[in-house]
Amino acid sequence: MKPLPIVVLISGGGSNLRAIIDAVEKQNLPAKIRAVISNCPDACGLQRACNSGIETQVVDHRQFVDRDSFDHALQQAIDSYDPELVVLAGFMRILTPRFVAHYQGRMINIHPSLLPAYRGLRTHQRALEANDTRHGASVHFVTSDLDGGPVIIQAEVPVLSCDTPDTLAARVLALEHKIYPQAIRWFTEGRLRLEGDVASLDGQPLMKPVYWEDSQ
Ligand code: NHR
Ligand code: GAR
Repeated sequence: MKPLPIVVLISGGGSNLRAIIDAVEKQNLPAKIRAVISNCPDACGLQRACNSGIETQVVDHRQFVDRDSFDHALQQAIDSYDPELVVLAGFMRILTPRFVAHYQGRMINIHPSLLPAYRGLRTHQRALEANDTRHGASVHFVTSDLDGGPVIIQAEVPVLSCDTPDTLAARVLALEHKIYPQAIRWFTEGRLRLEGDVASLDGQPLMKPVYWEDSQ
């Protein structure tokens, strides 16, 4: 199978990026990461990409007067690689509706909560404050509704009484590294689509997200 060209957007550590690179290199994920683009010049993920021989670019949001001009520059950078899928992996800038519309059905995000719970930021702390017994991560298609696009796959962890936001985040992150390569694999195989505002897998609308079991 011809590898699907993808571009990954990051802002930070890039451990999800690492998991995707590993899946390409060691688990035959049929994708070609054409570039990794960061809005932060000091994102550690840039080094990880570089180490794997992947092209990197920085589009620093602080160099732009508003969100529209940043998104325009970001779109030009992405489109110069002609990707068929754009993967947000810890990307921390809200994207304008026009940008999102341009990548409709070909841009996905991983979010550290069991959506629709806790859209936005500080999700681990909010789950702890609410005394939730379970927490997790979701992969979804990106729409202009922030963290509100159709969810594809979710994984959950129990919340422990001794958890801090950091310990909880670490357990969630370990599962992110499993569900994100899985969702990307479905997309590269042509099994996963956005049809209207519903995600479908193998032609069946996902009435609820696929639930990750560790045996997968
Ligand atoms: N853009 C759109 N239109 N739709 C989505 O679903 C998006 C998106 C951009 C990013 C990731 C998301 C997450 O998984 C994501 C989904 C950043 C913020 C945020 O408030 C919120 C959600 C997400 C990413 N960003 C601040 C901003 O002003 C900056 C925060 C910072 O720099 O630390 O852009 O959580
Ligand atoms: C991940 O937990 C991801 O879900 C979250 O940031 C972390 C990035 O880790 N994303 C967001 O909060 C998006 N706003 P990584 O850089 O090590 O992949």
